[in-house]
Amino acid sequence: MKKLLKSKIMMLVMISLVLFLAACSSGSTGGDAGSNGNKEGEKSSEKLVIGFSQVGAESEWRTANTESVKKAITDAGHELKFSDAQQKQENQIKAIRSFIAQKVDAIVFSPVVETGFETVLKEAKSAGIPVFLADRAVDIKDDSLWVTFLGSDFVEEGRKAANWLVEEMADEDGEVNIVELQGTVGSAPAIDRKEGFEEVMADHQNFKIIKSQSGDFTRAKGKEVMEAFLKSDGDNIDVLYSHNDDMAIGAIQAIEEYGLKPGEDIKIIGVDAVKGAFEAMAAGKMNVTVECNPLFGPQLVDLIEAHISGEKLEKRISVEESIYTMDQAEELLPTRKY
Ligand code: GYE
Repeated sequence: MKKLLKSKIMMLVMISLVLFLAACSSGSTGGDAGSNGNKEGEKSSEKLVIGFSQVGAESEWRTANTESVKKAITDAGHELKFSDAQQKQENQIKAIRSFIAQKVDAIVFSPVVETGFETVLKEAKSAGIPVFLADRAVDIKDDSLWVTFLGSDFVEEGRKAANWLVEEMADEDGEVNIVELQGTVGSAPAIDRKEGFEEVMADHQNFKIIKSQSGDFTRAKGKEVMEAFLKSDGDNIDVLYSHNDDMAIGAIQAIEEYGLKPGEDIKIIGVDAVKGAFEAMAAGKMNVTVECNPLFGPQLVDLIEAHISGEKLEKRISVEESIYTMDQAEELLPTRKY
């Protein structure tokens, strides 16, 4: 009996001692608990240095995307290192190498083209720096070279554009002649938007792509290439399928200067759903735009923080999107955020 009491007392003494020591140690770090008081696996409030290698400033979409990603990074209290590649691959490779040399905590990368980045991504991996592909994918087998790819389904966007056209011209028995303005040669959205569109068209033999050329996703190039299309095929063109709205807007100018009515004589299909497209649609000059949402900055930062705190992410994360037509343009224009 006595023995039992003794051991109970010993036990109580030990528990009090443990509690006392625990209180002391938390007291000693209490002063800076806000900055590094997180336990392992709870690092979301850690300040990160994030390098962002952006494609360029070629379109309204891109400007909105840059803004969204930059703001989300800094709003979350992280430090941003930004580099604009001016649509040149060599600039992106240099930027990524410089982020590695600066030992950033994470790299966000929108690859201008799909191939040719393997070596530099291996360098990032050897340095232990996680890479997040944003907006555009790379064509590399080894998917351990990036954490996740957050972006739109460009093949699906191409299918949406084609499905709209097939339905719109369902009563047309004769040939429908389409000209196509492709995005940057070798870029994921140009390759995939072409593929999705052609996939649907394969079942509709009277729809023909009579000309297809790159306008590099810019208004100026879109206008220039459309001028050439009009010169060679003029009144034969029924439809323009443009891989983004900016090139479509440039082409609209070329069509007007040529003396035809965009939206009527030539149906205009764009991709992105930027404000400029809504304005053109509200003016009756453009028929439809397939949405590609650039405002994924906050979602991206959440993913980076989740990865840093040890969460396992899916390799592919999609952005949800819709399509918009001419008759919705006036009503929706004031609500558009990009
Ligand atoms: O559609 C185009 C931009 O990669 C989704 O790039 C992006 C594309 C976008 O220049 O306007």
